[in-house]
Amino acid sequence: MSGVLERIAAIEAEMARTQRNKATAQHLGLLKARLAKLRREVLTPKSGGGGPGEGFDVAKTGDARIGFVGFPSVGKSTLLTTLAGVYSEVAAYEFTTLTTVPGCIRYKGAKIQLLDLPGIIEGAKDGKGRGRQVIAVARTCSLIFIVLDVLKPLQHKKIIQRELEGFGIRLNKQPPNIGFRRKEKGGVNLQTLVPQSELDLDIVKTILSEYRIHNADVTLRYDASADDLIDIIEGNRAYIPCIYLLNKIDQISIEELDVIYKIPHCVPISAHHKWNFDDLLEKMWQYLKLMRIYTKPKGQLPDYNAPVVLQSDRCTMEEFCNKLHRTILKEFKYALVWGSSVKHQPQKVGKDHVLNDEDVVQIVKKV
Ligand SMILES: Nc1nc2c(ncn2[C@@H]2O[C@H](COP(=O)(O)OP(=O)(O)OP(=O)(O)O)[C@@H](O)[C@H]2O)c(=O)[nH]1
Ligand SMILES: [Mg+2]
Repeated sequence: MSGVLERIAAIEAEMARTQRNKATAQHLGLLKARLAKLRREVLTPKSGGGGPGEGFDVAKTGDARIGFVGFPSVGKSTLLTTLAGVYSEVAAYEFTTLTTVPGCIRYKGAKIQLLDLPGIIEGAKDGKGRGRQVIAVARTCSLIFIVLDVLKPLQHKKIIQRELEGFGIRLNKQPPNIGFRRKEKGGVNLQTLVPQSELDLDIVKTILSEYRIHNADVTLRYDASADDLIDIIEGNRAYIPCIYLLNKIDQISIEELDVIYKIPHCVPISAHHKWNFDDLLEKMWQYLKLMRIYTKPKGQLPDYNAPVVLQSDRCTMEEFCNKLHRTILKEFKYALVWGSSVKHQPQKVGKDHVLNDEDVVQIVKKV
């Protein structure tokens, strides 16, 4: 393992030394690909020692899961305690929390699992401290709260972001819009739909050959970077939304607060005083992109208190039925839907219909 870490350090050093220009672009692309491959080696333990999240992961419950990631003593456990009412040990010394502590909140009818995680430190992605296990749990979350101390420089934000990225997590990003298809023969074929500032056929070939891919169709539909291409080839990236919580705002002035509010994806809070929790919950809801679907038994009013909660990328009638009960789909004939996903109120739809937030559904079964 240490040999791999040394090679990672050597490549990072070489990349830092190398000037970025047209002449070095190809070589940099190669280094980036090598780095990505080595990182994967670090993250997937060969055998024994259990899975990457061993001892840290807890059972998934509820409709969504949010993990608290941050340096030690930024107030993650305080937040879990004040937000979810679950006791997680709080103390002024670092590394108070040594394992995952789960909590649960209900918001707009959805059950949301909160995970207080141990603090991470720089170098976690390369195996320092328990960071790897922590980040492995973060990868399973539907949303990540990166908790920062407002008094510490925002540099911390950058370091944590880099740690998570080194682990294959992409924050607030969409999967790159790159077409990639391996072939049996025919060499590398590159199609660009817009002018490229970083990639050209030679660089793409160099990166692919590092993965021993010599035949493939690559389509770049936007101005893509070498890192984006590597993400697509590696194929195991987790695209997770993230909110930066700037905690302990009770320690700064209003003027400083104004500056902080301009940081994208951020909510300033005081976990200890429960300040700005309304904003936090509203933003959390917005980033989770959950859909509430109300059921309406025949001849009755819909039950608005207990929605069926679906993820926005998986909200077909079929998903809805499966979430209700796994046998319902067998008896499903059609459904009547009221709401913004249909033109007529109600409208008859099949199981492929895509639902919208706050739709009302009545299922009609086969007789
Ligand atoms: N002033 C102020 N202090 C806070 C706030 N929230 C937490 N703290 C303090 O910060 C210290 C660390 O809080 P914890 O909740 O234990 O921090 P943690 O992130 O869980 O730390 P580890 O478990 O070590 O990673 C404690 O002394 C808290 O009382 C806040 O909003 N304002
Ligand atoms: Mg803690």
